[in-house]
Amino acid sequence: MEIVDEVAISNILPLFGLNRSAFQVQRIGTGHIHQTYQLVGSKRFILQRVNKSVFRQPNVIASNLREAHKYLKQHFPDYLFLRSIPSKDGNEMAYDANGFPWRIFPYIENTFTVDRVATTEEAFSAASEFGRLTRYLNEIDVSKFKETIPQFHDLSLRYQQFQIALENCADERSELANDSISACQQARPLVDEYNQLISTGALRSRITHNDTKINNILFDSTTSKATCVIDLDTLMPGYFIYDLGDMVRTFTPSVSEEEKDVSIIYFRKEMYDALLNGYCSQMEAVMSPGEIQSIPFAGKMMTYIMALRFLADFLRGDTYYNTTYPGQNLVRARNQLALLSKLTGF
Ligand code: GN1
Ligand code: MG
Repeated sequence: MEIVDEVAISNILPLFGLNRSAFQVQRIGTGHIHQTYQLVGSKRFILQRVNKSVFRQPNVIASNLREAHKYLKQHFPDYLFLRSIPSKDGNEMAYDANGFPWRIFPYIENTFTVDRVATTEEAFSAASEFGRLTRYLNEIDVSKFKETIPQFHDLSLRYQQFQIALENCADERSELANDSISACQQARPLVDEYNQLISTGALRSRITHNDTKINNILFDSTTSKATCVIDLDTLMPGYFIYDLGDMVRTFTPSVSEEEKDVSIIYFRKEMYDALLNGYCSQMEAVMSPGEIQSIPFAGKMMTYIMALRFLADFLRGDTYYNTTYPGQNLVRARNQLALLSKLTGF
């Protein structure tokens, strides 16, 4: 993958006290939103250009993370909470000439990430790590946090956005996506189920990670155990089903969300059991009866929301997620719908 913004990188690094000539810069291609690079020199760092059309108020990310960090440092001082390295003038991010925020993270040596869970031990360990973060933040004052993306996991809103995208899309796109459009429409009862669940107040607002996919865990290369949670941009008020559901969505399928061949997608019950055990091993003490009851709904809801989001983006002409080939968002939507059919029977 090419380096998109060489000039900006050369200008940004000195703002963090780093010299461009001291590093090789390699693009890392898995994230769907930001541009991410690894800086390789005598020390390694992760450099990231934040997507400012997705995160319209980058300062909200920074202030949420400050709140969480302050609290965790006080109550759980040994917890590894991965924060960006401050710029020379003490800010979490530095801005380039085009108004893009950039930040730098420490590179955690001896770790790896995975796009597909290989063992039940991995599933258990990763889910425990996500659970630990939510449990540690169980008593934090939620009102101190703001949403970094408004109504991010509101299924009802995401369905509406899909409908609007469908009404406004080019004919050729809707024709190509015909099968997925019908599947998304057929699964609509999940929206009613979601609205019902939220309106009863059965789920309390708590601080959730909101992007608990498997590749947001760093595993220790020696022990293969989860070391820490990464990608905290959406650490904000949310519901229990969001984090649990995104784990079900990404830990249980036999293949990653990029797989084109939907015939090889199946649901791995053993991974589901392992992740649920791992998550509950941390969350048990703080889960409400409503949250416990919502467990079977979580995976369906989050798989469906991703199908809607990927499909809407395809219909809009691929404006949101990074893609590397035409039709990739449609592939992702079909992949999610195949998984959804295994989870729900729709
Ligand atoms: C995006 O950029 P990344 O890969 O961390 C998206 C998540 C999706 C995910 C699907 C801000 O996350 O909501 O679950 O892609 N993040 C945003 O892989 O939209
Ligand atoms: Mg993310």
